[in-house]
Amino acid sequence: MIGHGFMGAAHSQGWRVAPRFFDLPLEPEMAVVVGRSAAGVEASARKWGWTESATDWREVVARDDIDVVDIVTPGDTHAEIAIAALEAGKHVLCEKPLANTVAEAEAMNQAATSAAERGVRSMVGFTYRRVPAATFARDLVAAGRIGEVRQVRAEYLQDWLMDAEAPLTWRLKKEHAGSGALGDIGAHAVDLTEFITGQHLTSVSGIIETLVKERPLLGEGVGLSGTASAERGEVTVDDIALFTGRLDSGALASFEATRFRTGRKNALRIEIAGSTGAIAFDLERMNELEFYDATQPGLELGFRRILVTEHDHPYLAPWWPTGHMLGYEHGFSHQVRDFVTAIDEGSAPRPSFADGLHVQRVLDSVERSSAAGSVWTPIAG
Ligand code: SOE
Repeated sequence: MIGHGFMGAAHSQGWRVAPRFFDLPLEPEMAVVVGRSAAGVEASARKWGWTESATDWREVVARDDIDVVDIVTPGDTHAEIAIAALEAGKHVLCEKPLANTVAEAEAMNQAATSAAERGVRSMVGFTYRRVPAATFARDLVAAGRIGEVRQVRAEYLQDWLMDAEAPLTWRLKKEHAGSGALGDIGAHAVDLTEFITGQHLTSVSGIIETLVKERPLLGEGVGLSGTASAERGEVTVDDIALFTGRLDSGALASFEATRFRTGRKNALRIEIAGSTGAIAFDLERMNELEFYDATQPGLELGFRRILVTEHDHPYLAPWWPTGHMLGYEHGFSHQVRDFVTAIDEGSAPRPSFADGLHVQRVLDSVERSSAAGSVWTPIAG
């Protein structure tokens, strides 16, 4: 695993726990975790159960005893690491968004396509697809239970940047993160919309804005838990992204991605209205799915809350008795289960690098639309 911040902790939990609950066809060995600071990465290795730690990812990626490379670094390093790993014949799991630019994502997709011809697998970490209620929503839509999709409202709302004195971490710098709320959380809203509806966005019109243009530089620490120093620097990414889009069926979708929605901590919400029903999901209530069946008798109409904990669901069977909840971290175990299974079967795991490239193109079109005054902008590809 390359990187050992917040996502490193989540992925380590997935690698550690998945084989203990799921009957995996291969047994992952947590071999090496890589970071820039020898002391820091050694502490992470000990805490999360990696056998070794290292500071040079190139050396690790070249090792014969490494089969899988898991990339949990900021976006500016994804392309270089993923391409080197794929060329070295390693299966690659890469955090979202796939890259910082469309050009990088295209190069990564090309490397993944030629690696796939040699049996090497790759996947993007859009982990929320693996929340059981989200997967169940996709199954209901695919089974025609809401009829034809007519309208989607997708939003990802957080408020951790409300404080104008919160430090300038890497997520606020374009050279590291690529974009702000748009790529960090809007990418999830786009991926989940396309996953659940089984459709693609074909064009968008958007506006992005940076509300707090300067922040204190990072003092101690890194990432979301870093502290502020006395000096200040410029925020070079968006704080809010609002956009509308057209899906390939012609249905319309609206999106909001913001880290300034006071009181909303991690609300990835999606409501899909169809010709014979509707569904609504909210990550802050991740064990539930709301379902409206418009074919029911009039007096019985209404959204009903389904607790998605039944063992008929493939992700749920190995966990707890029905009615006992799952949390944020379980998605990372489901991700490991699916990735390892695909490696063993020799099948192509999703979301693929091609899926990641498509999301990157959506993000790029939103930025270009905003820069041009919110004009409708097609999505390439
Ligand atoms: C921070 O906004 C963050 O950790 C994102 O980077 C993740 O992608 C999202 O899952 C939760 O919020």
